This record gives sequence, structure tokens and C-alpha cells, in this order.
Amino acid sequence: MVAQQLDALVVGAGYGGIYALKKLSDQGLHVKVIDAAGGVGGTWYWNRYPGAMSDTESYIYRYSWDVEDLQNYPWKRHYLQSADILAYLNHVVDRHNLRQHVQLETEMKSARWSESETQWIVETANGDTFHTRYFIPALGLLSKKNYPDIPGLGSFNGVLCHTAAWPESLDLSGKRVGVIGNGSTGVQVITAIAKDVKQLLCFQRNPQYSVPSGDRPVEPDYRKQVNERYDKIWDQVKNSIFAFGFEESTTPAFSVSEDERQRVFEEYWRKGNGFRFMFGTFSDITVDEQANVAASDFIRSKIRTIVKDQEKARKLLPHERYARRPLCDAGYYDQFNRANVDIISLRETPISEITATGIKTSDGTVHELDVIVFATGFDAVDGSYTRVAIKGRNGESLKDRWDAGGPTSYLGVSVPNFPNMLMITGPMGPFTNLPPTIETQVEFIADTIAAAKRLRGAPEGENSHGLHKTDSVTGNTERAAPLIEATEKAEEEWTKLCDEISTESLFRKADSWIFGKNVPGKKVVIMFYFGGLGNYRKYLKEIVKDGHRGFRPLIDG
Ligand code: NA7
Repeated sequence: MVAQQLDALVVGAGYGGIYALKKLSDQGLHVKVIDAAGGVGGTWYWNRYPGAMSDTESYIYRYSWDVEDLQNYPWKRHYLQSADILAYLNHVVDRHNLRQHVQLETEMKSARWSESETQWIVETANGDTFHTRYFIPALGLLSKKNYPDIPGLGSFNGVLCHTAAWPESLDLSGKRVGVIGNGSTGVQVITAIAKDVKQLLCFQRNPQYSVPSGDRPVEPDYRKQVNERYDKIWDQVKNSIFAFGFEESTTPAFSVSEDERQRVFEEYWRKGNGFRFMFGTFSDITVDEQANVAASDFIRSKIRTIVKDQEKARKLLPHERYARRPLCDAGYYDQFNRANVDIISLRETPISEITATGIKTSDGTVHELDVIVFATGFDAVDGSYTRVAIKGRNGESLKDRWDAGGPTSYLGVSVPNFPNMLMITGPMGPFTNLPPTIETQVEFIADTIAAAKRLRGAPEGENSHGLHKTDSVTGNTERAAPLIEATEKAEEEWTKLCDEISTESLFRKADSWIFGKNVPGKKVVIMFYFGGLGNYRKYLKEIVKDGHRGFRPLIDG
């Protein structure tokens, strides 16, 4: 098959990939997006289980750059279901005439840097080869499924599925269903299917804290107010920490009276949203043990009140710190008041095996099931990258590099020895509502490419690395823009900064995917920048002002 020559190949057609395609095409680059999926949507294409919902409010779970579309595109509820998000992203692709540049059902198999050609050679499972100056992985944080290695997995005679590969035709009505896992996904799927199934058994290892989402229909007046304030809204979002559209609290939990503390918790419980409850109530829930206990106690008291069966309530009560990614739901705890829904504590009776007819726990019981749902999450962040063979200078493998030193990067964007590989949401990017961070990174990448391109005419000897490129398809040699590549020192300092910022965080003490603790054998390391989107954006601005500090020289001294 003939190799295709591109300026930029974007891998992944989610929020990041779609915007990168638009932005880089607008800059005059010849760009293509490939995706293994049969449609655009990225994470949302795959996660189509019942109840799949973004827990960022609708008005900011979208792009900020299409001002006209912001005013007109409809959203009916305060939160978007996966189908709404897919419809929105398809709408954006069509509205901006991008579909012609998206090649679906095309899985990247490998990407290799060619020093002689100064470009990337990307091969796909279909047998396509792309030669591209810029390689833009937009692979998502949550794309490689975590399928626990439970004995007997292959012996089950019923339907077995992971939430991130939901069979479209699966009808659960009248079925006996077991759900393993109760993170964000498990809580959503359990809440959505409980009313339809004959029996629902929830296999729970560690109970988590969930607060109401506050989802409800959008009133016309609310929409009008949002439309009128959109500029201010984005300004606030992009300068905040978590980019969730609320002001993060600056009040420590114990700087107010007990009555006031309870009043605030109650107010935020009623408003809804997990992030707002964790970070909008008080400033120190995730850094101060006493404040954390106060918030946990409040949620535990709610669980005790909602769940009528005290044995079920006992099993559902979280015992860890409230320090994982905060969850919210559309009535999760209420589902346990249904006679057909029960909770199995895997701390008391762990799964011993999966049998032909169901799940066997350590007490010898075989829980008979028709369907087993794995809501067991992802090999998150770096897992999206290390499952494909990505090789930089001198054939260095990204997987080997990250296996040895942890999944590091500069700014979540660039890795030394992987020139012109510019990641969207790579490891060490901001921990936030993602669309605004994705936009920030795409704009930074596009501006950096533009800056490099402006140097194409720089005199010989300056910024000399990679200044000549040979088009492997046409054979022509021409002056090329300098390569974009973080220095080892910059990566080291950024990693150190990310680590230092998270030192105080109680998140470090929880066994969640945020630090890679959910996958057995995975290195436990910081994988995010916890300094907030506002600070990240300031940092990027300063870097650009300093001539792309931390990158091998892009701008003349
Ligand atoms: P999560 O948050 O990683 O949750 C996975 C759940 O699966 C969690 O309850 C785990 O229990 C459970 N799990 C994982 N492995 C096992 C085994 N071997 N046995 C029993 N239970 C297991 O993934 P989600 O998909 O819910 O959410 C990921 C992100 O997607 C979320 O944060 C949002 O950003 C969207 P554990 O608690 O570890 O004991």
C-alpha cells in the first residue's frame, strides 16, 4: 500500500483529536485523524453503557471556541448522557466540514521516529502507513480497559462485558445481572439498570462516596442567563483549578462552626455534583484529615438515611478517606431500597472464581447470573500509550522509558527523545474537567508548531537539528521547521513540580487510578498536575514568553 504523506497525524477522534484537526488545518497543515472506532467521540464512543453521563455540567462540557454554536446548540438537561455527547461531537465535525479528514476503523499499531526522514512513520492494523512530520496522540486518559484476571473468566456461559465495550444489542430486562465495580462507572450503570433487571447483584470491593448529581431539565431562563454570561463563564473556568464552573472554596472546614459546616454540606448536597461537593464546600477536604472526616461523616449519614435495609447500608458505608475522584449519581443509594438489588461485600467474601453459571464467592455461594458486567475501570493515562509500540530516537520505546522511570512528560505534552510527538492529555497534564484543558493543550501545540514553522527560514547553524526533511514519498529535500522536543531537564523539573504540588493531597493515600494504584503491578506514581488549569495556563504563557523554555531551542537566542 502507498504511504500517505501528512504534516500532522492525529490519533484519536475525541474532543482532543477533533479540535487538533480543526486548529492545525486552519493553520494550513495537511492533517488527518485516525481512530480505531467506527465513529467519532473517543472515550464517549466506547463508553455507551446505560447511565453513561458526563458529570461536568452541560454548558461547559463543550468547546469554547465556536461562539455562535455555544449560543445555539441545544442541551436539554444539566448533564449530558453519552448519546448527547456523541451527537454534539458529530455535529461539530459536520459543522466544520472535518469528516473528510477523519479515517475511522483504523487502529494505530505502531509509530516510529525516523531520524533520517525527520518524521514519524505510523502503521495501522489495516496496513496503512503514514509519514508525518507531527505525530499527535489524542488517545484519551481512559481508554485501555482494566479486565481483572479472575479465575474462570472464560468459563461463564452467559454474557460477559466491560462497560467500555458495551454490546449495543444487550437487553438486560428480566435478566439476573452482576456488576463488578462501583467507581464512577459502576455507580452510573447500577443506578440506570436497577429498575429494569430481574435481579441486580453489586460486587463491591471498596465502597465509595457518592453525592447527588443534581441533574434536571434546563429551564429556558437558565439557558438565557448562561448565553448572556458565556464570556465570563469561560474566563472563570479557564482560570479556576478544576474547570468545573464553580468557585473553589477558600474556607477551611474548621474555620466555621459545626452548624455552619453542616449547613454548607447540606446546601452542596442539594446543589449536586461530586467535584462541587468536594472542592466547593471547603478548601481543605482533600488535604486535611479532620476536614476529610467531616465530609465523609456527612455523606455516610446520608447513606444511612437513604438506605432502609441496615445490612445493605452497612456494606455501602465507605471506610476509606474521601480522596478518590469524587462521584455523583442520579439516585445510586436509592436503588438499594429495591427488593431486586443487593450488595455483596468483596471485603467480606471475595470472588473466588467465575463459574459457568455465575460468580462464586469465598463463602462457597455461587451467585447465579445471566450477565456479568465489568465496571472495573481502566489502565488509565499511560495505559492508552503503552499498549501501542511507540519508538522515538534510536528506537527508544516509550513503554520501556515509562516502565523504568514512570509515565513522565513535560506539561503532559512532550517527551524527550520523542521529537514532534505532541500529546493531548498525556501523563502529567492538569487534573480537571477535560474539554477546557484539551483546548488549552491543543492551542499550545498549534502555537508551538506555528512558532517552529516561522523558523523554517532561520540561517544554517542555528536551531540546526532537523532543519532538513526529505519527503519519503516525493523524494524531495527541503528546509524543515525545527523539531519540537522537551529537554530531559524540563521533564525532570515538571515531574518534580507535579510531585511537590501533590505532596499534601490525601488523594495520594487512596488506591485509585489517579496514581496508578488500581492495576496490579502498575508503578505507583503521580500522573497529573494538580496545580489547576488557571496556573497551568499561566505557566504555558510564561514558557512561550521565554522562547519555549524547556524545549530544545525553537526560537533564535
Ligand atoms: P474506577 O474508578 O477505577 O473503578 C473501578 C471499580 O472496579 C472500583 O470499584 C474497583 O474496586 C473495582 N475493581 C477493580 N478491579 C477489581 C477486582 N479485581 N475485583 C473487584 N472489583 C474490582 O473505574 P471507573 O470506570 O468507575 O471510573 C474511571 C473514571 O472514568 C472515573 O474516575 C471518571 O473519570 C470516568 P476498588 O475500589 O479498587 O476496590
